[in-house]
Amino acid sequence: MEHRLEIKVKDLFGTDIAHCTDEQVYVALLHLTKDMMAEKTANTGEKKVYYISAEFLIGKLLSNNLINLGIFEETAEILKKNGKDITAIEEMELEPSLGNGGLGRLAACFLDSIATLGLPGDGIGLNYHFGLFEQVFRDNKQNAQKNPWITKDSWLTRKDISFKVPFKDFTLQSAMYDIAVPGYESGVNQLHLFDIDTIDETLVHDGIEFDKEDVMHNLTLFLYPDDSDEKGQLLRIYQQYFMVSNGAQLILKEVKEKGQDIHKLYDYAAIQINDTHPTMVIPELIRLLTEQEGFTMDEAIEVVSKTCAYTNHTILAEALEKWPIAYLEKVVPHLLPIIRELDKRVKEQYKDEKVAIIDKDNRVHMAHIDIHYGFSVNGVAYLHTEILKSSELKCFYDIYPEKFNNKTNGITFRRWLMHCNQDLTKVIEDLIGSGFKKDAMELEKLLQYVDDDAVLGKLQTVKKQKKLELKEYLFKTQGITINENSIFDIQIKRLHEYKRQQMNALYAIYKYLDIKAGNKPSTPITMIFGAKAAPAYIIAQDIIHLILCLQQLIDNDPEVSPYLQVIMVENYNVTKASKLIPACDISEQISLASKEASGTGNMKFMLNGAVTLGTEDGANVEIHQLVGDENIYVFGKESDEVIKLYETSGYNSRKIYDEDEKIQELVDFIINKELIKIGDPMNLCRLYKELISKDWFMTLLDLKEYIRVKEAMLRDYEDEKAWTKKSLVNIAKAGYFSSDRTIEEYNRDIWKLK
Ligand code: 26Q
Repeated sequence: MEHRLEIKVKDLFGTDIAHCTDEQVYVALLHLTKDMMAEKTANTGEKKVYYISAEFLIGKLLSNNLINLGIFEETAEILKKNGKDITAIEEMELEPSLGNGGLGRLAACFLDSIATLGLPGDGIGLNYHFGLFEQVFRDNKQNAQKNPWITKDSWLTRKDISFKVPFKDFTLQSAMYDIAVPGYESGVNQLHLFDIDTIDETLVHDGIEFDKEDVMHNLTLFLYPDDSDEKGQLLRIYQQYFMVSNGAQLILKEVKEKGQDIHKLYDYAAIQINDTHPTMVIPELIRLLTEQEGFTMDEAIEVVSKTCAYTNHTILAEALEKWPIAYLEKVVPHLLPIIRELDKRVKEQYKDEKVAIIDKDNRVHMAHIDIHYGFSVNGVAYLHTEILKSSELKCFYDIYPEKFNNKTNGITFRRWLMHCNQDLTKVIEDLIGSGFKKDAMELEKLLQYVDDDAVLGKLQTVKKQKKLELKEYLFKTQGITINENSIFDIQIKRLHEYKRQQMNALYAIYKYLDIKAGNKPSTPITMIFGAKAAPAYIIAQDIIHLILCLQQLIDNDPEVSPYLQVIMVENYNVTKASKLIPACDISEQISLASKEASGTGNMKFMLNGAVTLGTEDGANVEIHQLVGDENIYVFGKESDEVIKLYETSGYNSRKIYDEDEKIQELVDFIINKELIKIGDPMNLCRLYKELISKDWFMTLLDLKEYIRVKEAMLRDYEDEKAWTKKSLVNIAKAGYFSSDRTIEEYNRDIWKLK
């Protein structure tokens, strides 16, 4: 019988698979998969969760959709029979870049798990045409380019749904596009992405420059890339309101169409607010219910408060959104009476200025709206939630202890094991069967093989194979040759000072100088970085510059390059993550304790058999507990000490620098003449000064211990068998970090869907 793919190919291109280009095969597969997802039943139930998020970092979809539909293997097979390779076909797909990092990728993993568990739950977001910028390296610096990803044939399906969204000076009509989200061997949900038809892509010139004020034409061009700077804030408010107004209108429409009573909205809908970016959904829903549905203010506030739940993803005070009233007046004046009313009620009840919605500088604290007018507040890892309760949001925890709960993050094992590491999946399946694909905790069965040389040998073979594949990929994409027999030490995540890529770079300097001094490591080391930095985040740009300069310096030094290589992967994204993670030995998770809410890359690495080198921060704490002291390398000051240092202004980087010659040597190297010859003195000097005079995220505090523990780790790597045991324990204990577990907990404690 003819396969559906053959029929599709014939339909579209009038020929057979073997005679198609890879591009044509991709298009045929895209359409076939879309058809199959449309034929599948939707997850339904009385109550539905709406996950509203400014970011959905979904990554390429073809293979994951095939896996979840249960037809990946048969598809690979039929392609092979026709002389095609599924990996080559995958490369035809452009990666949607609808997110910055962790928060966006988490939203994507959650959609996968919600669908897989058969729960009715849709995503609501924006259809950014150029997404997050594409990173190009030039002169050892990051350049930002637009990142078009929407092609004629795409996963987007335009729907016949549109809403009017009122702004101060004009009204925009929306267009809704859906991306189907198939669960693994389960029903289908949707990701709804809102857009405008008046968008004008030609507005963009010179990198990512465009007229920020032409909102009718620029609204959905870019995902605002800065989690740090001040510019473009008005545009961000336009985007946020557009997203939530569409979301609110869609939710009310769906509930009404099902014949449900909107006076009991909370029985039919749960709205999960992903960080503060969608917070305006609260006043917007109140506005719609009072202005259009005849609710009194009291009724509307009560119904909305029982419907909305808030997730906090950050402890960095500077990342908590506080919009000046004047900005909101310019964009959404019609929300202000409601926001003022919400503020008035809070002020009547609580005299504490710290819990007010509008502060004395006339800024609206978005998180405060969520906490007062939502029924749940959750952090994303045990330590994170504890810090929220005991310090960052303590004054709220004192008022509403019952609202606070922890939901330790997770990752979807479909993408981060079954797709990115088919070889490892196969080894695991041969040992313990396929139950782990549905119940990740079954991975613990691997522990029985911890002393089994044959099994350890198989894990080593897989790791070696993944290193070879990464080597090929890096050569093809960046013309870089790496040594597959070296230790792969990887730090991939958004660039931020608190994540301390600069500390890792100082280690590279340490190792460089050590090798120069004649101490050659027995196994060479490949240090791999991947990170985008917000264009306006100056120090982050300087850190990238330092890493790229070190890469060049070491590359051109024949004394050192056989033993040490530093490389920075260009345009780090989900696609690259799935090639890097399976090849990794050492997973760098070195944030300043208390600052990384959770981290999710740490979970992906562990699942793929890398060993963590990390601080007691975010989910590292839980990884440590699960794998035990033997199977993780932990260093650095702990969160309470760090929090105390901030409270007492007790950290002085200059003092640490002055009192320690070794630290001086490493930091001074940043402005050493060899490096200055390669790089831009302006960037390097600025970074040098920042480190010795400010160092807000306390790099120098932990530097020496970091070097000591990393050296110990590299020595331990030499005992291949002992190392592989650690690797096995990490894989076996990763089950807890399946996002299926996380979503079960969200549903059990917050959404309560049937
Ligand atoms: C805020 C105001 C103005 C402009 C931008 C922003 C902004 C944008 C993005 C603030 C924050 C973000 C992204 C935050 C983020 O990705 N946080 C990460 O969330 C992960 C999932 O919970 C955690 O694992 C990480 O620890 C956390 O850093």
